[in-house]
Amino acid sequence: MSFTDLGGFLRRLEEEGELRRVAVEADPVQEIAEITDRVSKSPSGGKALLFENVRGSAFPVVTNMFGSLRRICLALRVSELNQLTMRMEELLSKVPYSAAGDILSALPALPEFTRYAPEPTATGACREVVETRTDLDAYPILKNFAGDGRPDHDGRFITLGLVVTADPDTGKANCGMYRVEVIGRDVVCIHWRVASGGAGHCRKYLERGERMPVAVALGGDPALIYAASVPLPENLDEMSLAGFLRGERVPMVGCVNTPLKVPADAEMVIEGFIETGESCRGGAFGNHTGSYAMAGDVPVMHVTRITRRKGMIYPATVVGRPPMEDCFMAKATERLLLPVIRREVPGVIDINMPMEGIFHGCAIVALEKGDPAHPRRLMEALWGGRRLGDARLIVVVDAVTDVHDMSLVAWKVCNLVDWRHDIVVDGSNREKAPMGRIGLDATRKADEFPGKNVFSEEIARGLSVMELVDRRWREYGL
Ligand SMILES: Cc1cc2nc3c(=O)[nH]c(=O)nc-3n(C[C@H](O)[C@H](O)[C@H](O)COP(=O)(O)O)c2cc1C
Ligand SMILES: [Mn+2]
Repeated sequence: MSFTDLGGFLRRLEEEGELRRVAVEADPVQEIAEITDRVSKSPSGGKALLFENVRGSAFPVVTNMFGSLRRICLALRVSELNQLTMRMEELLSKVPYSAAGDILSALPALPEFTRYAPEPTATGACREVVETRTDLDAYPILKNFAGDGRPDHDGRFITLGLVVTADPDTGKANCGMYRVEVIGRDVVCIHWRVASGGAGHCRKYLERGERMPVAVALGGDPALIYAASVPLPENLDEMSLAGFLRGERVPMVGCVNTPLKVPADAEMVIEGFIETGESCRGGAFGNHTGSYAMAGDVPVMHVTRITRRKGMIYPATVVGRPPMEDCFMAKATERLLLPVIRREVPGVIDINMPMEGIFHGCAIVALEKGDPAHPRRLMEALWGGRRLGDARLIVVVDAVTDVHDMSLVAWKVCNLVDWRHDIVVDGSNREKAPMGRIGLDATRKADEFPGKNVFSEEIARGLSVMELVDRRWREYGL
């Protein structure tokens, strides 16, 4: 069964045996997070969880819907994540090699991509109910960890919110996944990073001295929820990426008291304004690094309207020690952007960003090595480039190595790295890498250093023996 919204996706997951319903009452304050955490860590990511009876709220909550390879593939309409690599490769093959700047910025010029641009509609399911009261306490917004939130509030965060803003100069929209902290019945604060699309728009509104419209959408097509988490250049709109991924344009409906457009198929839309320059100190948030992220000053949004579907399902994610569902979203992005990095940094064959490295924190790179200094140049190019500047650990291995086989990678590191020569420690970028960065050259160095010819050839048996054993394998009765 195909789907275009959250409800449809969940029905599909249920058909596939990928969803469990929890009928007994569960508390949105830490209990649902703890249950989700345990299930996420069960073999192959457990199942998506639909909590049908949430304490203090009339609405069900879904968590862990992307939390396995199978489910993220279903969400993105592929049978394996490598198909994302192929689809992106095909798109990039249309971009001329002379294209300047971020290669991704060239996508909006391609008809193969713009055919998936969002499509305006007059109305949408996200409008079925216009709430008469803008009371966020009515919704099952989760608190994930004991130390989450400002001490004066109860630490509830919207974690899968699609935060829609627009550039006041161009009208161009952005949709980013930023956590939104509830600090009152109709007041939230938005934890976007300084470099995010939303924060950029906010600075422009501040310069103009105007209040800024914001809409936070929940749900919609799972490809859209995913797309809001992908780091894209400013001119590349998340809705078009979502359209490309799902193979169909995303219908967008206008908000009532702002010029913003939101996904028509969303479960819920929270509309409001950031009054010029109003901010507050945001609360802590327990995240995938295992520590609490401390927020600085974040903008305050006043909620002016809440609309939703009749049978709304509230989507949430719980991050924490891997594996959790955000790791699978990160894996999809690793596969989707691999062709981009290959184009940007010659010699890159494949990259594995292990879940434990949290998104881009660690990268194992298979390199088609040209000369002995190539691995170092590769590290510098990746650290100085757009995608992997925050990679705290880069391990370079030879092109033939399967970078996804961590036992193989560990074997190479333990046996091929000359600790005196093959390590680069870099403390130059305090912004992107406040704790420094390290690179390990775990490629084979044939005779590069005198006296080490013991390394010069990788162990192997004769080809004819390999073929013989292949041929006779069944004869051995093993
Ligand atoms: C589950 C999840 C939660 C995230 N939370 C935040 C957040 O609170 N603040 C933030 O700036 N980025 C957060 N991100 C990362 C952004 O979604 C990501 O950087 C995205 O590219 C932002 O879009 P933008 O480039 O349009 O700003 C989160 C990502 C995921 C998958
Ligand atoms: Mn963006």
